[in-house]
Amino acid sequence: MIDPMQLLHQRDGRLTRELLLEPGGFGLGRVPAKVKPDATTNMVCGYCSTGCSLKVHLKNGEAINLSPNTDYPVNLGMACPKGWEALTVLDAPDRATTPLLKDASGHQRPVDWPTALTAFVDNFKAIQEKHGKESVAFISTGQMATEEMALLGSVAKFGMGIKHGDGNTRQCMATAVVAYKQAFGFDAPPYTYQDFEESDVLVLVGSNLCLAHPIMWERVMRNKNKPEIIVVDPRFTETAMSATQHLAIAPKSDMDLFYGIARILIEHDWLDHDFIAQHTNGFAEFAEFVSTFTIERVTALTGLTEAAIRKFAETIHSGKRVSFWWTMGVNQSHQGVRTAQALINLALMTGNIGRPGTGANSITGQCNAMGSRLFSNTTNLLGGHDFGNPAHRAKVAGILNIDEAVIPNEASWAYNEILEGVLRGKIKGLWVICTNPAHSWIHQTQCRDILERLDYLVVQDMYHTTETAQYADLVLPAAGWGEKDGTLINSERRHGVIKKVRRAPGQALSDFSIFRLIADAWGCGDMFKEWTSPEAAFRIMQQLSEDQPCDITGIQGYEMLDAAGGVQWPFTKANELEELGLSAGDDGFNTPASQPAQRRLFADGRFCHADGRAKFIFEMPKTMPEPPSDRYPFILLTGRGTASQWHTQTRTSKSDVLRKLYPERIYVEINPADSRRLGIRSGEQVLITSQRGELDATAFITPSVQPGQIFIPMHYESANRLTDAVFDPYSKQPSYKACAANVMKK
Ligand SMILES: Nc1nc2c(c(=O)[nH]1)N[C@H]1C(S)=C(S)[C@@H](COP(=O)(O)OP(=O)(O)OC[C@H]3O[C@@H](n4cnc5c(=O)[nH]c(N)nc54)[C@H](O)[C@@H]3O)O[C@H]1N2
Ligand SMILES: Nc1nc2c(c(=O)[nH]1)N[C@H]1C(S)=C(S)[C@@H](COP(=O)(O)OP(=O)(O)OC[C@H]3O[C@@H](n4cnc5c(=O)[nH]c(N)nc54)[C@H](O)[C@@H]3O)O[C@H]1N2
Ligand code: SF4
Ligand SMILES: [Mo]
Repeated sequence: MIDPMQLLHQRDGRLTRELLLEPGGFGLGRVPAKVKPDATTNMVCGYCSTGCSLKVHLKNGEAINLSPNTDYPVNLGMACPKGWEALTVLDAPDRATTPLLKDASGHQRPVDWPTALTAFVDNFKAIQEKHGKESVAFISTGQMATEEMALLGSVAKFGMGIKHGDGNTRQCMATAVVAYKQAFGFDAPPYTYQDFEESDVLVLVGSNLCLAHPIMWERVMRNKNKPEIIVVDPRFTETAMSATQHLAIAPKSDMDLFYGIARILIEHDWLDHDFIAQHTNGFAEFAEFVSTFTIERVTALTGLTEAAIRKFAETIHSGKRVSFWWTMGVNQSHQGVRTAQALINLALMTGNIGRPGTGANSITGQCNAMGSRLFSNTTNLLGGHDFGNPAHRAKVAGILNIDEAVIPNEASWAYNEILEGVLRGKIKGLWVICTNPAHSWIHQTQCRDILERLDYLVVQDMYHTTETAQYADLVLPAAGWGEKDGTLINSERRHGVIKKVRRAPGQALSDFSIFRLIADAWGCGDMFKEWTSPEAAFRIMQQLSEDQPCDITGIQGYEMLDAAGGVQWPFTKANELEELGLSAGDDGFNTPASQPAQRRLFADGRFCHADGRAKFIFEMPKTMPEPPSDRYPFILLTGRGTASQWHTQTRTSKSDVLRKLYPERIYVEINPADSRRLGIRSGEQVLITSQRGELDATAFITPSVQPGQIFIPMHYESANRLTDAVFDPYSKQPSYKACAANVMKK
């Protein structure tokens, strides 16, 4: 049992300082303290993975407004509505301002931090004593600072003995991670955003770039090569409308299409033989494999015409700089990894990688999904290392100065396995940080049932009203973006800084401080005594990254990141010598003098496998797990609805401006042919059912979905009542984008 008062006065007064100074706002963060009180300061946006830089305007040291940064190599003065409104959502009335503890009657009541920490420690320790250390797990995020992720992963796994911890990055990027690791030997998206402008052919697969990554799309619009833009998406999305070729593919038939394209490229000898011979393995087997993907077969499976498929192949061949981009239409599939690799294979066989305007490029989702991939200590051991590799464990133990025995020797269960673990009675306690599974996880009814079964659920969030926080035994109030320091890594591997420019409300604390408090309360604080601040944690991350493909040992702290307009990994000590002092890069942008050049990977054709070669990986496509049936004749697609909505809407629904930019109520897109047949008009209420549940929605009749398909945006609370808990076998990423459903007039 911990005495809260004793806790407050433990060692060197650190806790006291954090508890009293941070929430009360006796002084703002490190960086603003150094700028003039009414000056501006730059920081990267905390929503999507584009990583735009925002210029925050300060009054008396505190943020009062913001505008996009014109000097940053990512956004060049642009921002989308979410970025513009990023400060507004911090003031919402449902911000969590004190810890909340469920009392005997089941009501969440405000408590002070010492009480909350005691409840956290007592309950999780009691569960561990009764059911074993592995019976407590955590689920985290791609939306905290990298330093926070690294501290969480270290405290939980090395300090608290938690073995299983995963993140919402599983819902999002796991497929790309596995696809890259298997094909390239490391989770290494090779591109830089300049490639959007330097391609002459851009292939966008399962990506609605226009609204999910609007500023990346602006970069495409700046392309001066009159590029062919090929969009592969079952829906006629905003992005498809701006494309030169739209392939409205039958859902989940992408592998058939790309294998068919590979066959055509081989048939015509439209190959880069030198690249294949010098830098890849497995091409002969791949060529043999795709020989059965005849045009007849591919047209039948994809629903595309022979002419459209041949034109696609010809366009790839005629392009000098072809880039292949993919997002959730690929990753969220029952064969996501192999689909991503089918695209990677096209880039490899045509030598479209490592040069400007090329690449097999996975676009990340959340602001720091890349950070979570490298430093969250869930899928990988800190710094892109491998839990199963003894040398890696020894290296990490040495840098952290901890006993190697506390490092698990295998990776954690994946998100779905952790939830299944609850059903199997293996997981009894769960700590959910910066994610909202009761809304966002697949097959929602089952997910909520699982949350209810837990002996103890802790939710750490900015808002106490999230669907998941409703289930919590304990809510820990977190500071959000703008209220804390740290770094994020964007889609093009660029580390950028976030800063504390606002006081967090009430007693809310940065996640970093919460993790340190928990470590102290747990009794393992000494293990993390070097992690005194986010910047100290960044230095530890730098050491961890040494000699890895994501080496960032050359970055000279936050100040360099600030001055240089962010830095893309890798940035080794050697890079530092070469590139510091360089004036503008070779990109022609008006960037600060210290801006390092645009940096892409694999320019030398060397990949990260031991032999330096990339691998062709392929597998027979399988039919979709839940095809339409008599009872559920439609294929339900889900995804992003507008540029102004973010995921489960805890943040974006708090801005008056953003709320005006999207429909208030849940809607379903239905093709006119189907609506005529069913007698449904636009604006009418319809009932959508699947094997797992039902929901009411407003009908939106639009030819952007094909007959037999419907689309529902994920942002509304009930969307995942319908989705089917199907996972890619390698990445365990949920297949959110295709299940069988029915539509009925109400
Ligand atoms: N405004 C806004 N922007 C966001 C987000 C947000 O919530 N709001 N979230 C961010 C995050 S975390 C992510 S992961 C990204 C997601 O960004 P995107 O992946 O671009 O967005 P989605 O709408 O989920 O899915 C993209 C497309 O996949 C298509 N699709 C569905 N099934 C298939 C298929 O079988 N094959 C193919 N080829 N396509 C298919 C859908 O029709 C959809 O248009 O967006 C990021 N940006
Ligand atoms: N049907 C369907 N479902 C989907 C998808 C889909 O395409 N279709 N897409 C999936 C994808 S790609 C993703 S990434 C997930 C996203 O799913 P979630 O991660 O569940 O969605 P968010 O709304 O981003 O949740 C983030 C939570 O963190 C809180 N938060 C924000 N900043 C901070 C902070 O600094 N600290 C703390 N402690 N909390 C903070 C927010 O208030 C919010 O509650 O959804 C997935 N679900
Ligand atoms: S595009 Fe993404 S990073 Fe840029 S302002 Fe919008 S949400 Fe923020
Ligand atoms: Mo995502």
